[in-house]
Amino acid sequence: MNDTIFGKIIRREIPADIVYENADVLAFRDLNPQAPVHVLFVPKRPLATLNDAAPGDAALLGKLLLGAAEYAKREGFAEQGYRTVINCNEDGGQTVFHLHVHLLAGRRLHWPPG
Ligand code: IU
Repeated sequence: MNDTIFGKIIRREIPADIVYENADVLAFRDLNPQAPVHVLFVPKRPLATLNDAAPGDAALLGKLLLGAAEYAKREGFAEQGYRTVINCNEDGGQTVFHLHVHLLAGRRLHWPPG
């Protein structure tokens, strides 16, 4: 896949407000937050979209969600609630083609999303 701005953040070539990291996952605050908490969980090994995930990526996909839940518990909003979202391709609203999980929290979220 082509490199993206998220690859540059992972390699520390450009700054970001990094809030969580483990061996496989990096998370940083979204520059255009849609909620009081809006953090992006990205795999250090890039996949462009969810469509590019193979069976061998199952553990990596799980680590993204587990990272989001761990962060929510650590920051104290897990019980109040939050939302995780993966946008895929044009109609899904994806704009950065390095797979990422949005974590949104800190306000009552609407359903269905727009
Ligand atoms: P999307 O699901 O691909 O649309 O999400 C991309 C997100 O990346 C979006 O919420 C942007 O605000 C965010 N973002 C960012 O945080 N920093 C950047 O430099 C760029 C996009 I480009």
